[in-house]
Amino acid sequence: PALVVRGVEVFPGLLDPSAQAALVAEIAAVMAAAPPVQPETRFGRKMSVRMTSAGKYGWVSDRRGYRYETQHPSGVAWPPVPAPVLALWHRVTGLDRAPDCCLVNLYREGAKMGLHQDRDEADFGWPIVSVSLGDEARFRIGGIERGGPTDSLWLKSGDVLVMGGAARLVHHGIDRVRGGSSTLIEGGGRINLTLRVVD
Ligand code: MD5
Ligand code: FE
Repeated sequence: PALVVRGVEVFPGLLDPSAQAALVAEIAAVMAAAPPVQPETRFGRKMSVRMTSAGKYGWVSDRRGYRYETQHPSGVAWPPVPAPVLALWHRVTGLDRAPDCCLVNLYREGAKMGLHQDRDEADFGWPIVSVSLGDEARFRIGGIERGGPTDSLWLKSGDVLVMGGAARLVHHGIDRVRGGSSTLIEGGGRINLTLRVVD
């Protein structure tokens, strides 16, 4: 990686514009089969990010809480993880094992994601890979404990992050998205792919 921030490996510009466009086309097909939804939290508040998934499991949230499910809320199975996304996972992790879930986060104007940890997976020994496409976003990274100091960095389209080892459980979030900073995504905004081994 060109940069390591609080243990998170950052590969700036790993995907060139044509690789980015190819991924966006694959994700458009995923979103056509499994339309993004604005999940509700267990407290009945709608999240600002729209979400869908590909793979064996998708991450969902509603009034019953958040969890992994084998079906989209509509009842259809999640579409398969696109081959170029799997290839990217294997390239940056060096693992033989494939991810179970490709969460697709769609950030339209004004969407953000509060600081949180990813802890719905069975084994935190597996890394998480995150791919940024479209508008730039300010990513915030803290520590494993709540409430400590944080750092932030701007993620650009084509940047890839790998969170493994001690960084797997750090707090992180998206403060804001710089609308209009990219024309990659139809209708504007940012797409983040988060690849995880679930069970
Ligand atoms: C995003 N998504 O840009 C972020 C990027 C999520 C989520 O956080 O849960 O959908 S994934 C970044 C991530 C995941 C796990 C650990 C760390 C970052 N980290 O240690 O910094 O939509
Ligand atoms: Fe997260």
